[in-house]
Amino acid sequence: MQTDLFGHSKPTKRELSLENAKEVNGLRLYPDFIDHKTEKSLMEHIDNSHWLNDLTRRVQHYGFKYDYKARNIDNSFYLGKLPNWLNDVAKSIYDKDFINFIPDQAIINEYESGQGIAPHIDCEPCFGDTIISLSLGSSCIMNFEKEPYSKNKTEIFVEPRALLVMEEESRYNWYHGISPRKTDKFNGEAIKRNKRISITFRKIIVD
Ligand SMILES: O=C(O)CCC(=O)C(=O)O
Repeated sequence: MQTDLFGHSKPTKRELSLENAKEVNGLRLYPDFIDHKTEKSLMEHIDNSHWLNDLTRRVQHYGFKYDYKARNIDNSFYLGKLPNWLNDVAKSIYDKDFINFIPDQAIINEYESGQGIAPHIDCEPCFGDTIISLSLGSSCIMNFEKEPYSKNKTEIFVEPRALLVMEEESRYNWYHGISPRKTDKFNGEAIKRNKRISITFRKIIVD
């Protein structure tokens, strides 16, 4: 809780976000999953790696390439094991018992301030039951909604270094997306968005 100028107490952005997350079955939010040093090191690895310009935002694919149009993956999409710097993060999520498998695929998204991602449900035949997103560099609001672009959104304020785990209904029945805007409004505050990088870890399902 925090106290405003008039002496009224209100939740912090983090507290509100954790409260909102309870509305979405199967969604878990872990603020400060990594420390600043790890965040910096991951961003350096990412900066020094090859970007793809498949979409309006830059992306990097590891483990398996994902074809956004075909929404399908087979063994011919295999790129090799996750590099150590990504596998270490994947393993630390597993070691903390936050997930019960070690992810074999990661997609890195770069969002310039003002960029977002349309509401979507991750490909069902391609990826397993758990989708994990690690945020670096900037906050954003991730919207969860039962119908895309609906008025009823559950807003999760995702801080840099936070981990989101989507399972059950949050994975299969809720759309998640990020509105394209430069400033978010949350808990009565305006928060500027800077460049945000996310790492989405998944388990690939191949026939
Ligand atoms: O940026 C994020 O945290 C989410 C990315 C995402 O939803 C996706 O790559 O499908």
